Amino acid sequence: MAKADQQSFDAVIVGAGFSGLYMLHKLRQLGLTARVYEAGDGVGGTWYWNRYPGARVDVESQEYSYSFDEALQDEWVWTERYSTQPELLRYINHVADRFDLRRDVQLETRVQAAKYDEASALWTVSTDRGEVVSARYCIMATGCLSVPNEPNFPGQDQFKGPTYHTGRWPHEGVDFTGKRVAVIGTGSSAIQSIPQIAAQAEQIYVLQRTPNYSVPAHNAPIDPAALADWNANRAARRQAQRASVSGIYAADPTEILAMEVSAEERQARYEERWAKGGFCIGATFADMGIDKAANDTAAAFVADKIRSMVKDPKVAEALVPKDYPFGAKRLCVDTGYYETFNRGNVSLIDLNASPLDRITAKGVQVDGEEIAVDAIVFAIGFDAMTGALSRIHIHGKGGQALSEVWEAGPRSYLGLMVAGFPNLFTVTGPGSPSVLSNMLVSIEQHVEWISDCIGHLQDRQLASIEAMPDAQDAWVDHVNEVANMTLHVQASSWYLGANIPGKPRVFMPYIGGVGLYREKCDDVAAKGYEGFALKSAATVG
Ligand code: NA7
Repeated sequence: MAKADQQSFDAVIVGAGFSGLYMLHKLRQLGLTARVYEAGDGVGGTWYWNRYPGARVDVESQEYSYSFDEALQDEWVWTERYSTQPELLRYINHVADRFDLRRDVQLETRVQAAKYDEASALWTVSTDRGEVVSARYCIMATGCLSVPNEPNFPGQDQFKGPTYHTGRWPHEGVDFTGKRVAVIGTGSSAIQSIPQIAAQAEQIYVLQRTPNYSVPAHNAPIDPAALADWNANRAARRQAQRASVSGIYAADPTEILAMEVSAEERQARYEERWAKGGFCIGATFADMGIDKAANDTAAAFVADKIRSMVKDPKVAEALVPKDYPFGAKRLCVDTGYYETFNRGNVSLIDLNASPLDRITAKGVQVDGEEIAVDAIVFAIGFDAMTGALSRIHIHGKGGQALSEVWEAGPRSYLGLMVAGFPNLFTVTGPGSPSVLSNMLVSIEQHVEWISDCIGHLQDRQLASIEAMPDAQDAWVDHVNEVANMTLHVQASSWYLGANIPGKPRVFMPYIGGVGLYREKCDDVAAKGYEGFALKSAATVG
């Protein structure tokens, strides 16, 4: 029960990234009061924290931007085909100013707990600053890749030099000039940063556990003609994004099956998309994600590209993924990654052949041999999708803890709400397309669905909405069923929680595509929030 002197808001929003800020904007339009809590000392979420060299978005800039405001789209002009982190941070700061969002954002404040009171149907939210506030709605805009995978290597405390995590890069930057650097990890963050670190450092050692598939970005200053074309067709393109599988217009999916065309045609189609750059190669054929034989053709194509780019055949071979399907782990998009291994100051260490024994005072020890380095970069990823939620003490009806309810893996209805946790929403949560899509498209869809839902409750003076267990079970079954039809489940990826020791192996995002998913969400709302229990003030408790 909220105390009389407790500050109260209609909603508390956790996180001031792209989700949290748009959520605030939408709730204000409903005439509601909201407080946003943000752990960082600035807004931007992912683009606030991930400042490692080379950090940039993998979706073309004009596609990775808000679509909700025409004037915003008109006035903001991106400078590169794929925006850099500083440019994205400038953009989100511009959005915060333009919509006067900052006055409801409290920075440098981490939410520690959120507790639901059944009698009042209110959430009590407490922070690390000792504040305790109450709110009807609690919206978790906590991000999918916001909690770094903490390094836990034997001996790491003994290392005398500086260490860095790509997801928590120092704001002032790092100068590696004249330094020997070990980079542990070869995911997207490593693949973006390694070429830049290599260009600066004296020597760089890349410690690779699993090679990744990476395709060229072909980044360049934004092409004025392409931008004009986008703007001239913007409304239709935005609509196409929303109705698509990935939320990326440039993905340009086809209905053609890889196994139905000749080897020459297949090759030509892959070449065409390789030359375009970016994720579009992943949509060359309709069966690449479900048919192993089709997928093998893409894997072989990229493997040949790697062999053609990397001069040392042994290094090339170590960089070719062998034991999981193409695209089953998050496809990387790079600028000069493979070519970097042709430099004299870059050494690839295959941890499968030479295991990382420990970190020493002077460097890293692999297969009994110490390699002296001046700095170590941990590019080892995140506790994805559930990491931020599981670190907040969230207690719902009957005092049940979300961490316990999710002990065997996350369960939610539509990735939006969890049974037993009324009025608690998750933006791009597990069970929604989220990290498998253009995040901006998914964020907008979730924020708009949630604000419509809250508007529905407010208009009818309803006190709470809660996912019903049956609807949740059916949705979780569907999410699993669709995932199991794909090759995605054949890789040990962070989509499955496989990168975090002890994390349950559950395919977390919904792979059915943003278009179908949106239809489902809209249909549920149109049917009076089918699968949810809506209660008036008189019936809560
Ligand atoms: P990722 O994609 O999770 O990559 C992390 C990398 O670190 C990956 O190569 C891991 O190998 C490696 N890793 C993790 N733990 C270890 C240990 N203990 N030893 C050696 N290597 C390890 O994170 P990123 O930050 O690169 O990218 C995250 C997302 O951000 C990305 O997908 C985009 O959506 C943007 P593994 O593959 O697990 O064997």
